[in-house]
Amino acid sequence: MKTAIVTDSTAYLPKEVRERLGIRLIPLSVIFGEETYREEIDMTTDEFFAKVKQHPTLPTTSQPAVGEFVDLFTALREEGYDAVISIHLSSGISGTYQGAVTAGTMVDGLRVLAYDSEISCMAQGFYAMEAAEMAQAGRTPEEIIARLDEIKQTLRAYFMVDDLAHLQRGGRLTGAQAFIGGLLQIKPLLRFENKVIVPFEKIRTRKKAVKRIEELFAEDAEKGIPLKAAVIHANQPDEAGRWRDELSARYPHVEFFISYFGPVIATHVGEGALGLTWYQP
Ligand code: MYR
Repeated sequence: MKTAIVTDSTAYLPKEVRERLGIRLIPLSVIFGEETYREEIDMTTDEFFAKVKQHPTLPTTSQPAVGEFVDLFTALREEGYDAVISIHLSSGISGTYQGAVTAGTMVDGLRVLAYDSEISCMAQGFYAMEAAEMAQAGRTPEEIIARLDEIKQTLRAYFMVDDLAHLQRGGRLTGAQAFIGGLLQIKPLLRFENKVIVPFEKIRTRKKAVKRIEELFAEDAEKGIPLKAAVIHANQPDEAGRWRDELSARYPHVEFFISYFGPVIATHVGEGALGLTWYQP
């Protein structure tokens, strides 16, 4: 049984990691006016932030077309794979997962198991990396899916944005009426619940929001069990690096990564967003 692991670009896994683990990528796109760019392929994250500053209109995003999934799955079948586990950003914020499900029914001779990570970014990347390591070790699709479900039990992610208007404009903020309208300067802590983004706690300053995430992280990190964690930032590499160094000095048993909100997710969270995700490996 040869199993391929696919994930979409919003996992923001560096190319070197994808190549080492054999993870195949399907990109989402950002659209500036008439121009469409597949993130991680046609446009880097630095290019995206530069373009946002000079383009007259704000970008929008789009999921991969079903035909692109069909092409990728067909190519994998031709390469001799029997099964594909296709891991995607939460079905509550994008139709990408559903696209993989639909395409899976259109390719004969290949078992396609679409997996809804119910999250995105490096948290989704953690799922893809574990799945790929297991696939390389010859584990069955069932064993891999069971492990992904287990990861879901311990995975946490909290993030904050500088300007809630981006999430509101894109329609990706649920249950936040109380925060909207005159209160956009508030920096609520956000998280995913039942596949959608909801405000977790109302917090007034970025500093306090960071402190609160640290407290939530400490609840798990202070148990002393090994964790993997990632600081995720939207064009704030220095702040993210400092935060990672502080946390890493406090919790040497935790393996820390730094990751980023790339073009598609940054379109919805805006520059300055910052988050922390972790799970028990
Ligand atoms: C599409 O056009 O299908 C893509 C829509 C992406 C919506 C992104 C909403 C923000 C997600 C924040 C993820 C934070 C993870 C820690």
